[in-house]
Amino acid sequence: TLSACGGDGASADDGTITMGFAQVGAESGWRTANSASIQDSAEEAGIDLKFTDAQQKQENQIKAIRSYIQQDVDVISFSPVVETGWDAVLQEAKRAGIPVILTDRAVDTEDESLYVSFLGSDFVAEGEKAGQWLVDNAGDMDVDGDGDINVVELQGTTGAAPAIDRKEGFESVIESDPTISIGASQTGDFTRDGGKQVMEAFLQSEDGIDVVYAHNDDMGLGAIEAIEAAGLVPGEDIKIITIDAVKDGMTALADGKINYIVECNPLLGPQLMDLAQKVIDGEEVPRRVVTEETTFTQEQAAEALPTREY
Ligand code: GYE
Repeated sequence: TLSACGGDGASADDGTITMGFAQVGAESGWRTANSASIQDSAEEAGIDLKFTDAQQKQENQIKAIRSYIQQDVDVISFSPVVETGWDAVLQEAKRAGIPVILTDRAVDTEDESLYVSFLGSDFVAEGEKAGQWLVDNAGDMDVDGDGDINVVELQGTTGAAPAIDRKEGFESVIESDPTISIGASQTGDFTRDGGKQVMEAFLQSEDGIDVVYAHNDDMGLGAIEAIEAAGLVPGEDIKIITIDAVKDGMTALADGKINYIVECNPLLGPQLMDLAQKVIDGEEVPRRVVTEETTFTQEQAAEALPTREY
């Protein structure tokens, strides 16, 4: 009785759209803002949202998606914790006639028919912006004055699109400056605690760290704790570049503890609900929707903070 591509169960009675959303977890300030945005916008759009938190585990996300298929929701959306390993469960959704919209993170698949649209940031561009700022400010970045800029990198969750792409984008730009190199690189799982622990280890193992490049604010904030505990001044003795621009990150930037932040917008809820409605109505939607984003220096952070939403 309903449109060809919507599920046929949950919305059959009163026209209410049911969405199953499998969230990555609650690992960062970005994720908290993202979850709130999705929940608030579903309510505003009158969409019945089933929401699960996978605690950064792919098997939990797959379980959640299977349960949404079983409940015959109208549309499934999720932010894949890692890029690979989704084909089987997405085939099941396809067989059940339930459209899938990816948000935030992409999947790596050969079969384009497994999802209708992907809404999220360009993570390679974010890494490039971080690298470009470092290259442009290289004159101030050789903190220990040994002629080389030694960067340590705090990577996001291993296998996650933003970790892979932010590394790639950054590396492709710093290549142009032979004085810049990445001396050590390890995952901090996008968490504050992870960033702190990895930075503690780097401070022991690495000589002459000039710059920290953290794939998100939370790991950068953890690194700040480790740097301060070692008796050094973050933002001065060690320069810090991060990605996200959530409130705690922006506050540290305005306070001079972080030197530069590349923005990644978590407020994907309104656009997601819009896409879902269109898909259910049988309208054409773009395969890829890229979020618009900016960057912040310390001065710009101080200016933006009072009106920042998250
Ligand atoms: O940058 C990080 C979060 O996928 C863009 O995941 C997201 C990233 C975000 O944990 O803070």
